[in-house]
Amino acid sequence: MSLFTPAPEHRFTFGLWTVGNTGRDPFGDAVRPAITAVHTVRHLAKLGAYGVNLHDNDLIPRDASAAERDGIVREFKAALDETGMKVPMATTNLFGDPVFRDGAFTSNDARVRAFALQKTMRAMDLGVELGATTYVFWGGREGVETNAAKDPQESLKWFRDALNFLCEYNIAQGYGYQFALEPKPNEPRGDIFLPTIGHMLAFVYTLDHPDMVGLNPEVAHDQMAGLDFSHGVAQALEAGKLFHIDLNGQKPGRFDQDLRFGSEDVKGAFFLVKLLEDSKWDGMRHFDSHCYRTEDEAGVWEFAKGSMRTYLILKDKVARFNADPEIKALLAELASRGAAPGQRLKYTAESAQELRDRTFDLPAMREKGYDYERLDQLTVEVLLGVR
Ligand code: DIG
Ligand code: MN
Ligand code: MN
Repeated sequence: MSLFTPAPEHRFTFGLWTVGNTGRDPFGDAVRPAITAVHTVRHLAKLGAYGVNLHDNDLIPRDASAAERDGIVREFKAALDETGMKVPMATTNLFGDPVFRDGAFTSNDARVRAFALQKTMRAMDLGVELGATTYVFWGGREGVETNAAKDPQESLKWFRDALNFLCEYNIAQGYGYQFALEPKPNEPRGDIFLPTIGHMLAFVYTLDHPDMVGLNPEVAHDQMAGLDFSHGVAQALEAGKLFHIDLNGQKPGRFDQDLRFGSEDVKGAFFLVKLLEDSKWDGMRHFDSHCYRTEDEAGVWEFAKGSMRTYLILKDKVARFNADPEIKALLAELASRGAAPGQRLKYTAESAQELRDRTFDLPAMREKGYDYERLDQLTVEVLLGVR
């Protein structure tokens, strides 16, 4: 078994909708037949994945009867038991049904807001039945094309009402979910509310149960907003709010491509893996992405294998970076200047007085550089495989 062979210990998970993507896009029909949930579980297990995640309707058709629902769940659970695959995360499809065309929790139609709550409670029930402990909320339709349509303050209040209500449901049912909110700046709505990690983090602290709620950031979504994804993830992590993550690839300035992880912006993917691995984050390495529309089913599984393999290759690059003598020496120099993690600054009358009285050798401080060119060149050489 090579260093880059995925195994359940790596905690790779895929949404059913990812390998199940049939290639339909706004300009063309499906190019691949749908892959069943049971086939997905069995094939991903063979490839070394840890589990699958799902929206309610990835497994249960919208018009399924209670008996049909129970039969589908029974068959799916049998495949999970047979393979040992887990379902760490569940979520609700609050964007596919035309009823949600003006949003779900922030629709101007109060009946739609109520239906979205009912649908989410039922989907939370399903997730618990499958063993999920994280519940994701992606507000793909929570937004506008024209600001004439909606009061942005009232929309935030509606969204907060829904989440507070569902936090109470989570408590009342004893489900023990962690809620993970997923930001995205636009698409499918012209503008989506709470568009980035920063917006979403600030919103979490306005909720009745902020401890129950964190984030599910996605690579492509913050990159669509022109942001450095690993900086946003670091802020969520530092706040103890990185409850889940959606890994994929994205070219700047384009629609949400949900490309294979690491297939674009290798350096960005490297620093994300470095952040997750160096911090020993124990969350799921979840891929929310899909293969190119050009592919057949064989290409779907190449996509899945490549996603996990690239993560493991980058994890090895992180180890090489951390062990590289020249890189270590440059980082040690920076640490000696004060870059090392250390004591937090605390105000006391004494420390303030000491700071006021301190003298600085400003000419010397102005003169010395930081060797970042050398440090980044070494980083690039690690990534290019020559170190
Ligand atoms: C899209 O980025 C969203 C939906 O696929 C889903 O609700 C969520 C789960 O990761 N990501
Ligand atoms: Mn996406
Ligand atoms: Mn996502």
